[in-house]
Parts: sequence; structure tokens; C-alpha cells
Amino acid sequence: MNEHEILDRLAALEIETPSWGYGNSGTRFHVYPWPGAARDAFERIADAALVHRLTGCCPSVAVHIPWDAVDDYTALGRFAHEQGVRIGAVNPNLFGDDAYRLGSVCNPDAAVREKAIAHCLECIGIAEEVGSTIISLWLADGTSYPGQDDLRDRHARLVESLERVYADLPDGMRLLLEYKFFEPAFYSTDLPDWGTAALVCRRLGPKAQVLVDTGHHPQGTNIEQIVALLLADGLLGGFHFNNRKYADDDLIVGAIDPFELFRIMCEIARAGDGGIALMIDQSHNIEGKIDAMIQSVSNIQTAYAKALLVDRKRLAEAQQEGDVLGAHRILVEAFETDVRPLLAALRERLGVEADPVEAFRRGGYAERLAGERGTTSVESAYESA
Ligand code: RM4
Ligand code: MN
Ligand code: MN
Repeated sequence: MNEHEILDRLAALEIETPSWGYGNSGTRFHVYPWPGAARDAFERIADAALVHRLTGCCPSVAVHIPWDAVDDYTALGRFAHEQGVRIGAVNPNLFGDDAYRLGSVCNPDAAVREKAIAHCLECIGIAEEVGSTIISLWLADGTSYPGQDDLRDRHARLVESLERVYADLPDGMRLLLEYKFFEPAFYSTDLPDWGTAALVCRRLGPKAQVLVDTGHHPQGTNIEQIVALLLADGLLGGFHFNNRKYADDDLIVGAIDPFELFRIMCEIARAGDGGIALMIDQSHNIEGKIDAMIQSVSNIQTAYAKALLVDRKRLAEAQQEGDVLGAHRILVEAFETDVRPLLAALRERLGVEADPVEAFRRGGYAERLAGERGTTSVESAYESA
């Protein structure tokens, strides 16, 4: 690929940001309020729009319902549009309600399952209203003790419930199923891994695809291989970027392991553009929200630029010849390339500043937002919504 083609591919990269990344969040120990953090759905969308203005590549924002619930979704969609962004994935929240103690769509109580299904159907309606084509589902369902519930029955309830949701999807809308191996359940999780998610998607049909989140795997998992296999089977619907050291830490993308991010982007780059909903799913507990988000965007672009630089022809030859070290060196050569000039050229083309994090920091945005919104104390991670 020549530099022009690489720039075209880079310019086509779109990264969604999550509304919940702009509000206060914390650990289960404490939430430290951030001055100027967004307080409602409109402010969260406004912050996402600011990230888009500074980066030129984040034109959509994911919403979580009911965290982002409003009376008038058409107005919310219009507000996003006026701000220069659109509403992306609609995420039904199936864990933030007392009824879900034993699960949502897998709950042994049929009435709770009905409630969960009804919420998903409501979210499909919201997605239609705001012009979104993605319902993104992560379940907190699982059990914490052996014997607590029947594992096969739970799986059957899962499929049965999701079949109802799937049947309601209008043409052009996709259902993304996000798996996670543990937490909040600690013994079994109903959608624990990509294989289970893929099996369920196969049962549902072509509008259901798997969503991979970096932090949702056991230590040492080869995430890029999962991405590669799902792509090969047309089953990768979305990817949530973040970074982790221990579990689902939701740290700034590429902060801990930029080489892993590069390896994942190599698979995404190989697949070509389009089709995969790429989103940042991180939460900021001790750092500012907006510059952390921009840093993540920038780290993804860096990794993608390096991935596009991989000399695929030479790599394929080395692989074919069985040149183990040679092939490895070709990959690492791309990773070690300084892509800052390339990104500067990209940003010039996108009409944004060469260093968007610096542009945010120097632009007085944080001070203005802190002045307008003040500092809101919150009691728990999700009460900011
Ligand atoms: C989950 C998962 C989902 C996100 C929630 C807030 O761990 O990553 O994508 O919607 O957190
Ligand atoms: Mn996620
Ligand atoms: Mn997560």
C-alpha cells in the first residue's frame, strides 16, 4: 500500500465513543467526581461531539438505556445531529434494576425475563427513532454458586429470550452480542466467551453478530486470533477498545499493551473497512474524561496506521517459506515505525490539529466545562446517569 492508500484507509476509520465514558465513574470503592463531567444525556452527547470536532473521526456516540433515557428521543437524535454527531449503538441495560438479581433474559422467573425482553424491544424502538442500526447487548447474567441454577436451562432461556428480540429487529438493524467471562457473576456467566456468543448468533440468524471487548477475556487470551476467526466466518459485528492489566479494567486504549492493540488492528486492517462497529468502551476513574477519550482515539489511529504499514506481500512470502523469524520481523518492523508524520498528514486532511489531546488541553475546554457544570458528587459508579 502506498502512502496515499494508507491515508485513505486511515481517513475512513470511524470510532464510536460511549456516552457513559463522559460521566463520573469509579470503582466499587469510590467515585471521585471530575469537575465539568457530563451530567445528563445531552451533556454526554455534547462531549462526544467535542471529541469528534477535535479528532475528526468519532462521528457517533453509543447510548445506554436507561442511563441516557429521555422523554423525547427524536429530540435527542436531533440534538446529536446539531452537534455534528449521530447516535450509534443503543445498549439496553439489563443489570441496573432490582429485578435482575438472578439475571435478566436468563432469570428463572418468567416475569423477569418478560421485563428484560420488553426493555430490549423498547430499545429497538428507540434505535429506530434515532436512526441507529445497532442494538448492542451485554448481559450481566450468570450464577455465583455451583448448583444455584441449571446451566442448560439458563442457556435455553437465553436463546428463547433472544429469539424474541431478534424477531423484532427491523431490516437493516443488527443485534450484537457481547460476551464476558466473569463479573458480576463469579461462578458461571451465561455468555462467557466468543464461542458461546457465536453459537447463539448462529441460532438467531445473520442479523446477530458477536461483539468482542478487549477486557472481557482471561489473562493471556489471544484476542487477535478471536478477531481473525470471527471475521473469517462473518461473525464479527463489533469491537470494544480499552486496555487492562488484570480484569475488565477499562483503561485508556493501548495504555498497558500497545503491541496487543497493534496485533488486533492488523486483523481489522486485513479485513478491510466497514461492517465492524468499532467503539471505545472505557471508563475514567481518576483521570479527566475527554482528553482520555481523545488519547484512546489517537492510540487506535496509531496502531491502525502501523497495521496498514505491514508489508503483507513480504509477510506472506516469509510465511510460505517457513521463515519464522523473518515473518515475525516483518510484523515488528511495522510496529516500530514512527507513524507520527503519517498521522500529522491525516489530521491535516481531516482539518484537525496535529495533537488533538494538546488541542483540548490548550483550548480552555476543561475550564469552561468545569465553570458551566461544576463538580457533581455521586454515590456509586452508575448513579451519575
Ligand atoms: C460492560 C460491557 C458493556 C458496557 C457495560 C457498561 O462491562 O463492557 O459493553 O455496556 O460494561
Ligand atoms: Mn464493552
Ligand atoms: Mn466491560
